Amino acid sequence: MEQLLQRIQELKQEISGFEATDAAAAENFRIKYLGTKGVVKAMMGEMKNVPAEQRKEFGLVLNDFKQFAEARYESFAQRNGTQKAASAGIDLSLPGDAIPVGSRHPLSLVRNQVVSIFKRLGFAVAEGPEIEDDWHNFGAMNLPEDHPARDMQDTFYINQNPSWLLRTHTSSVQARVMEKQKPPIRVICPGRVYRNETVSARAHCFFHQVEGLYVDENVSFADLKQTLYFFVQEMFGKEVKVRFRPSYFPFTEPSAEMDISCLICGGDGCTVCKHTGWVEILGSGMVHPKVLDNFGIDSNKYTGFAFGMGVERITQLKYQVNDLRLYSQNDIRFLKQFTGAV
Ligand code: 2NL
Repeated sequence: MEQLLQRIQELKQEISGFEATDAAAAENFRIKYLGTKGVVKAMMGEMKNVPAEQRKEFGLVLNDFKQFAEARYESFAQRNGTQKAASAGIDLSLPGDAIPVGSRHPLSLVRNQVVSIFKRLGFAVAEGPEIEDDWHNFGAMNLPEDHPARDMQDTFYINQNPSWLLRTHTSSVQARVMEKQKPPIRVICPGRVYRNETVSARAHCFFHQVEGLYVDENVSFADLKQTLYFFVQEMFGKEVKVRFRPSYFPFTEPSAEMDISCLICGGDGCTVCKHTGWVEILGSGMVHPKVLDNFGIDSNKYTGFAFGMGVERITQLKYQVNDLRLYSQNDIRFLKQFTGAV
């Protein structure tokens, strides 16, 4: 044991004195001391000659010796690397090139914000396919066969199979939820939808929606109003005022559109609110009994409310974007102007 410790001490001195000014010398060091037939391995092989009661102590010394040799080798490798870079005219101390970080798309920012508000109220997120069948998009939603929305003029049908279409609203997702799940149902469905429109500043062939559905016993129109009122206050601030106007959708009865006081002029009148002081932000209503019955949900026992809003519309109000085409042109000068937490 004493002899071995002595030997390790000598080897340490030898290693300290070893210089490697190029890669070949460093490699020689590695082979001699750290290789499979090297000195460190050989010393480890001596373990079996050490009396059992001294093995633990010797093990610690060996470990320290191994780390010592490895650290020496690392220092050669590092220095040689730096020297090589210097001789090639590279300054390793220069700061790196910054990689530009992107920013979230304004529609994603707003969609995430909408979704997170409803999540706090206990709504779960549901998603579904963009290519749908007639039943989930129209039939189940109580749109009659001859409804104009079903017209080729308004809906994109798939050429290869005209019984498929691009969903025109995310109601089809809620249809799929009601198919699988029984009340209580509380879902929020964000997604892209398609309509056959000529693209202009005010219309686009695709846009984004968030729809919500709440079905349970004793769900009332008062619940609808309070839920949506809470939503706009969280989204636009506590000062915002709301009003509901009677409306019509085939899938809800009664139906109502919700306006908020104009955020641009505060209700005094401007071009955004067309001098009315109010802007429409969503459609809503009590789920039509036929829609519930279509999914075997007993409309005598259960009621529900539903709503749908365009993400582009909310984004326009929040950020004063006045041309819908900007959202899909991927112009970096447009996209980098939006920042947000979500
Ligand atoms: C709008 C209006 C609305 C719904 C969407 C809905 C969904 C189911 C049942 C009943 Cl599963 N209704 N959705 C209801 C009322 C209005 O959207 O203007 N969207 C942009």
